[in-house]
Amino acid sequence: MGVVNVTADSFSDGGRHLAFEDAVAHARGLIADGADLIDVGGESTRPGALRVDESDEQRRVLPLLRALRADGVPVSVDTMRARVAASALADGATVINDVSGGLADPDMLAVVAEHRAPVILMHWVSPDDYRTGAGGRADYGGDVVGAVRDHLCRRADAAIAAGVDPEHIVLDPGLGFAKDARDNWALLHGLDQLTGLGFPVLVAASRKRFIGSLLQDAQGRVREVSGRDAATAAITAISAVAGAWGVRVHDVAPSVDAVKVAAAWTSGRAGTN
Ligand code: PMM
Repeated sequence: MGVVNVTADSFSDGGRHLAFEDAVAHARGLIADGADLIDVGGESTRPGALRVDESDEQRRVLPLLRALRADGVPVSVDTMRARVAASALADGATVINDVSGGLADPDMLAVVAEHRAPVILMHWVSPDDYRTGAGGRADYGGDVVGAVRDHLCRRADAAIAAGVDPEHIVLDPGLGFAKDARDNWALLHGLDQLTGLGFPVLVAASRKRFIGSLLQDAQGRVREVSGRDAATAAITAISAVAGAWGVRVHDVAPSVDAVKVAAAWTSGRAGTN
């Protein structure tokens, strides 16, 4: 899944794709690099980000969605708003990616069910933890993997109760959302506990801060965002070996290679030649 954030303030690519033509060209480049799905978001989820108006979110997301669907590109729409999801699904969105796992908008799961659409349900604690930047890390009672797994099970149950087809549910541990580096690595280490639930799992580590801290230099300076793509691809390989369904990344080409490496390693055979 290649990311196109049509936002002014996303931490890794904010402001770069606000112009419609730039966003379309960027998405086409990601498809040419081998992305199977483009994730379009009109609202940043980074700590401290302010919410955009619903109408602004629609204005950012829908024209890009329509242009990509006209090219036959599968598109997921990253939104927490049921009305944005409904418009996106009416305009041909392939998947709804809700970082709140259906918690931010009480109508979201019903909208997804009504459209018989696939949905990505991410582990999310509360808007305050993330948006104000005040909450920071949540308390997981010493077992972040178990806490995230149980939460995601409850979100899947809620989606099924709202009429979402179980085959249409993808789970996501929400790396970096109210989690510190230790939590994120514990979740990546314990990914099999999430894939073991029987739902496809999406891993979205790309360029996140915990990668920057892992790669800090001798002076303790965190690696800048532009220097995090090789490590992101390494996480893609690990995630693929652990049975993830997909990865959400900004730089697609290295992750496509990483998936090929993981497939060859997993089978013990080269895919081609
Ligand atoms: N992270 C961000 C945005 N959308 N969607 C899912 N499903 N999972 C995530 O972890 C996730 C997401 C924030 O990162 P960005 O600013 O690079 O988009």
